[in-house]
Parts: sequence; structure tokens; C-alpha cells
Amino acid sequence: MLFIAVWLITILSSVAFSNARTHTFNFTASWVNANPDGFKDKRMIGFNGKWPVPDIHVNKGDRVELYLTNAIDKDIETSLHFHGLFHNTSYGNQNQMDGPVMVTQCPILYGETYLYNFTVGDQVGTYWYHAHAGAQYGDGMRAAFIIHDPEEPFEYDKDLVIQLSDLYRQPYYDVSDAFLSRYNPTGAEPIPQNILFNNTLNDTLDFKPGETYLLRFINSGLFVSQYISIESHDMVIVEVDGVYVKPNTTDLIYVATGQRISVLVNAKEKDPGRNFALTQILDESMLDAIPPDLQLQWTHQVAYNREYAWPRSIDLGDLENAAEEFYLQPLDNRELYGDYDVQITFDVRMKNLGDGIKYAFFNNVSYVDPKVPTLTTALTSGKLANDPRIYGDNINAYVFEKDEIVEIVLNNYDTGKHPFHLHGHNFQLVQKSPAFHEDENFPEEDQDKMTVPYNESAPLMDFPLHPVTRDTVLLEPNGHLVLRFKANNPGIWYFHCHVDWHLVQGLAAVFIEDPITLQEREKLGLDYRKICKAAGIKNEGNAAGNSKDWFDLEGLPRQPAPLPRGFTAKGYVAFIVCTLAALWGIYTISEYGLSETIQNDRQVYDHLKGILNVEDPVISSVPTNSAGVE
Ligand SMILES: *[C@@H]1O[C@H](CO)[C@@H](O)[C@H](O)[C@H]1NC(C)=O
Ligand SMILES: *[C@@H]1O[C@H](CO)[C@@H](O)[C@H](O)[C@H]1NC(C)=O
Ligand SMILES: *[C@@H]1O[C@H](CO)[C@@H](O)[C@H](O)[C@H]1NC(C)=O
Ligand SMILES: *[C@@H]1O[C@H](CO)[C@@H](O)[C@H](O)[C@H]1NC(C)=O
Ligand SMILES: *[C@@H]1O[C@H](CO)[C@@H](O)[C@H](O)[C@H]1NC(C)=O
Ligand SMILES: *[C@@H]1O[C@H](CO)[C@@H](O)[C@H](O)[C@H]1NC(C)=O
Ligand SMILES: *[C@@H]1O[C@H](CO)[C@@H](O)[C@H](O)[C@H]1NC(C)=O
Ligand SMILES: *[C@@H]1O[C@H](CO)[C@@H](O)[C@H](O)[C@H]1NC(C)=O
Ligand SMILES: [Cu+2]
Repeated sequence: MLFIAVWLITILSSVAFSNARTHTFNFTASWVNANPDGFKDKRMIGFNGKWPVPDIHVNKGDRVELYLTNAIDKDIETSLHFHGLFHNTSYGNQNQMDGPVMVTQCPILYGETYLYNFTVGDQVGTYWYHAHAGAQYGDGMRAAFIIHDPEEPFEYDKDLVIQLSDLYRQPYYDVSDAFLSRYNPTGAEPIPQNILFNNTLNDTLDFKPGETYLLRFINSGLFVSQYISIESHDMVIVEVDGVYVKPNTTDLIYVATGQRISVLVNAKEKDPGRNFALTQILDESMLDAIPPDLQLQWTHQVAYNREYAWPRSIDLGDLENAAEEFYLQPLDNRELYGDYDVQITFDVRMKNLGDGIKYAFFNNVSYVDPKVPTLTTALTSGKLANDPRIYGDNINAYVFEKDEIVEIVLNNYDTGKHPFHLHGHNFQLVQKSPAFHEDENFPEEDQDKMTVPYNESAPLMDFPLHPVTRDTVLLEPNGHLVLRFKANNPGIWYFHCHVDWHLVQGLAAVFIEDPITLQEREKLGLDYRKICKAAGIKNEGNAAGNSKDWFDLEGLPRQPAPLPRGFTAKGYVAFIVCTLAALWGIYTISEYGLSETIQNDRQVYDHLKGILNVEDPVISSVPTNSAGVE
């Protein structure tokens, strides 16, 4: 009996994946000169001397072998993450292919090569891949990853992949340093100089009368969400983040960083004699200030004939009618998981620590990289792998048991929007509150009053029977989210905000799922050990690299000490850097000719004097409302 069953399963699975192919890529990452928006040169990180880096197209069940060599710069590290792929560890040695540095692998240093070798299993749809070392993918190390499905539940004539992203003219590490600086005490996020459409501007989508197109939108940017609308053509949403959904017709979609939305669009039956506007708008509510020369809206064209005139820009009004992700439903009618086994509540906060820098927190913890990757700790600690203490207390480590239903509650004690992403899984969206007090600017001390946290005895909406399932979802200003997933993929999975500025501020947690089963499935590969060794990182030990006493975490990197007692952030600013800090905060968010990373007060002073064209920089000489500094 058992033999027959095994035999049947083998036959069936080999039929299902009988055409499985292996796709081999050999990528060397290095700087490449580019000019994506046509306004100014900018160094991008390309592969094999070319930028944009190539989209990857595979079929369900295929294998990918991707060699990544770091030839970027001597002091720059790298890695690749395949966003949305489960890396189902039941296939063996898949967790170490997931990519985030110090979570599931060591950094790939200059001159090193790492092989990403994985199967895409039975996933289908629209994904993407990107560097997962700090905010590095912002410099263009990102592209689409499409898994074609031989049995797609809808028809079309052609599919088009479209990346939406944002463009910073300075290298990501300079922008990041200026952002994470005590001269930016309000934590105002760097404002991009432009947004891009498929890595360029003024793009054309050629339509033939009578045809149907599948447009796969991917927000591969670092920061801003984007709206898309097509003049006089409906969009039918059929997929979000690799999950087919019941067709839902709309004329406006909203895509946050990390998210994907695929829509079907029917071309007009007959040549309409003109072209139509495809409007792309950045979500300006995410910006602390709007520089006068930042263009918020671009018009691309849906062309029935490239000879016809370029379509006029359209005013879309208040943008409140964008399709709401909460109301989409999976096409296969998968049901809401029954009640949870474990519930974790994360209060999201932004606060200054004693070094004057604004950090992001889950509860009181701002994620700090451990000394060895968490995967190494889980695989070398035997039975202790189930004890969260060995992972240190500065990564928000949570250990889950096999097949537990996990409920994550996120309460946003912050006015920002946060697209949260979970590696290795999809989650069900059980509750999603609207934004509260979106357009108001109020101080840190008042956040608690303004926030509407989740109240389990009085949920804001009915629990959906068939909740939308995806891998990235937007947490609204001062609102909340409730997510559920099943811990059915033993492994180490990162959970973080996909506004990468918030990730570098520490808005992350690490889920350690059934580590004992993981130990049976996963062995640290040769490449894994090699790149760790090259980086001087141990291949065993707890979060502090100690394998003698697993509970001794001496030397563990930790978040800076809190502000001295009695100091509010405002008080700190006034006390220590006063006007300079306030000015610098405004300066970093509104000025983007940022030419160097500035390290001391004297330099800031001189720099500001030049920029602001004043003798003694004082607050009243620049607009003061923008950064929320009084
Ligand atoms: C990848 O390309 C580099 C440079 O062309 C070459 O030296 C290396 O052998 C290639 N690796 C594989 C696995 O093909
Ligand atoms: C797009 O159009 C703008 C304004 O029409 C132009 O200045 C810019 O150079 C164009 N960009 C590209 C990449 O063609
Ligand atoms: C990739 O992994 C598969 C499955 O473990 C293995 O058969 C194959 O040899 C690996 N490829 C390389 C280039 O190591
Ligand atoms: C976007 O770029 C990708 C890869 O370069 C290309 O395959 C695709 O057709 C482009 N899409 C559009 C709408 O131009
Ligand atoms: C489509 O979306 C609307 C509102 O966004 C929602 O009310 C409706 O239930 C959705 N229908 C389906 C089939 O998903
Ligand atoms: C956070 O708070 C918990 C409980 O109060 C404490 O055990 C932990 O050490 C704190 N972590 C940090 C990084 O401050
Ligand atoms: C949660 O809702 C219940 C039921 O409406 C209510 O009694 C309770 O006061 C609420 N809790 C909070 C903290 O608002
Ligand atoms: C991984 O594969 C196993 C066995 O096929 C399956 O039970 C499990 O649901 C999968 N996990 C995910 C996250 O897809
Ligand atoms: Cu965020």
C-alpha cells in the first residue's frame, strides 16, 4: 500500500514538473554609468557591465542556479533576495538561498562569489529579486522574477512587466549615512529626485486593437508607494504577490514598495485614432516635504500608433478610490485560518536613542545585526535552537513550533506608512484599519493618543472568510494590521518594513520556525562557509559567536543606550545641536545635491551657510513646517 502510494506520488510529481528546467546565470555586480530619467548621470549597480539588470523568467517547477560575484567596490558587501519565493525548505538547503545579510547568510564581500541554487517549487506569478544588504537595491540592483504558469486561470495575448521605482542621485550609502545621522533628528526620510517607470521615463506600451494585455506592476523602489491609472481603459486585478485573486475591476491601483499587482487590460476593439495616458503618481503623503522641482506625476502612453500625438497629462483628483487590497479574495477560495496558536503584538515606534539618531522599533527593540547569521546559530545549536535567548535580545527573535498558526498584530504609533514583508511565506490579511490623522504632524509624545491599536474584542471590520493572501501589506498611519500564517516552512524568516529607510532604522524581526526540523533539512553549504570565512564570521555559535556557553552573549552588538532620562527628542535637539540639527534635518530631506557625507557640526555649519546663502543659519531663514521641528 505504502509503496504504491509513494510510487503514485513520484509519478504524479514528475508529471507535474516533467518539463522542469535549470536556468543558470552568472552575474558579476559592478558600477555602471546610467541616466535613467534623462536628466543626470548616476552610477547604478549592474550585472556583467549592464544596467538595468535582467528580468528572470522561469516556469513553475524550474530550478535556478545563479552565481553572484561582488565586483562593486572594495568596501561594499552584497547579497540577493528572491522576494516572495518560499524557498520551501522541504526541498533541502533552501533557507541559505533567501538572501538577507546576517539573517540567512554572511555578506558577499568584494571578490567573493555565492551560488544561489533553488527550485521555484509550485509557486507561480509575479515576483522580483534584489540586493538585501542595507538599502543597496536602491542603486538599481533589482529586477523582475516571473514564474510562468502553464495553467493560468485567465487569458491574454501578451504580458508586460513594469517596475515602478524611485531614483536617488547619490549612492545609497551616502543617502543612508545622511539619513541615519544626528543631524537628521526627526528621521525625515530622504526624498527621491524622481520616480521611474520600468527604469526609465516617458515609456510607451504598444496596444493592438482587440488584444488583451497582462500588466505586471512591481514596486521595486526604496520608499514611495505609487498610483497607476490608464485613461479610458479598465484594469482588472487578477493577481497580487503571486496569488490569483477573483477578478476585480478598477481604474486606479496603489502599489507599495515590495508589492506586485497584475491587471488585465482589454485594448479597444477598433483603432481609436489616438493614444491614451498611463498616469503614474507618487504618494506624496509619504514625504515630509515636497521639493519644488520634484515631479509627482508622469504621463506614459498606451499607443495604438506611435505616430499619434503624446497623450495629455490628466488630473486624477483626490485618488481616494484606489482598489483596496483588504477586499480582494483569493481565486481558490482558501479559507481564513482558524484561531491562532500564538499571537505577537508589535508596537511600531520611531524614537531617538542616546546618539541622537532616530531609530525604528518593534516594542522596545530596534533590530541590530548579530555577530553570526541567525541561520548559523539555528543550525549549530542542537536542541538549544528552540531557546530564543541564544539569538540575542536585539533582533526581535521569535521561535515558532511546527504548523502553528501565528497571528501578528501591528499597531502603528507613527504617522508613516509601512509596507510589511514576510520572507518564506504568504500571510492572510485579517484586519486592516484605515489611516488615522494622516495629514497631521504631531509630536512623539502625542502618538499614543492619536493611534487606534487593534482591539481584539472589537475588531473594526468583519473577519473575511477568504482573506486576501500576499507577502507585503501596507500598515496605515496610526492604524493597525492583523496577519495570520501557518508555520509550515521550517526556517529563519525575516519580517520587516519594505521602506528600506525604515529597515536600516531597525524595523525588523526574525522568525525562527521549527528549527529542529530545519536542522534535518539544511546543512551549511560550501559557499556559505566560504563567504563567512572571508568576512571573518564564525560558522557556529550564538548571536555573539559563542559556542562554548550558548547563553553568554558578551560582545553582542546592541542598539545604542536610550536618551538620558527627562530628555525628550525635542529637548535633546535643543540641548545638543539646536539650530544646526533642525536645519540639517530640513536640509537632508529637501536638498539633494548632497555631495558628501558630513560628519561634524563645523562642516554642517559651513555647508548650510553655503546652501542657504546666509551669514548665520537660523531656523527662521528656512521653511520650518516641513521636518516637524519646532
Ligand atoms: C562566471 O563568469 C566568470 C567571468 O566570466 C568566469 O570566470 C566563471 O568561471 C564563470 N562561472 C561559471 C560557474 O560559469
Ligand atoms: C522624458 O520627458 C521629459 C519631459 O518631456 C524629458 O525632459 C526627459 O528627458 C524625458 N526622459 C527620457 C528618459 O526620455
Ligand atoms: C544545485 O542543487 C541541486 C540539488 O541539490 C544539485 O543537484 C545541483 O548539483 C546544484 N547545482 C550546483 C551547480 O551545485
Ligand atoms: C520593461 O522592461 C522589461 C525588461 O527590460 C521588458 O521586458 C518589458 O517589456 C518592459 N515593459 C514595458 C512596458 O516597456
Ligand atoms: C472588489 O473590490 C471592491 C472594493 O474594493 C469590493 O467591495 C468587492 O468585494 C471586490 N470584489 C471581489 C470579487 O473581489
Ligand atoms: C526590551 O524589553 C524587554 C522586556 O522589558 C527586555 O528584556 C529587553 O532586554 C529589552 N531589549 C532592549 C534591546 O532594550
Ligand atoms: C475594546 O473593546 C471592548 C468592547 O467594545 C471595550 O469594552 C474595551 O474598552 C475596548 N478596549 C480598549 C482598550 O479600548
Ligand atoms: C512546503 O512544502 C511542504 C511539503 O510539500 C508543504 O506541506 C508546505 O505547505 C510547504 N510550505 C510552504 C510555505 O509552501
Ligand atoms: Cu516603514
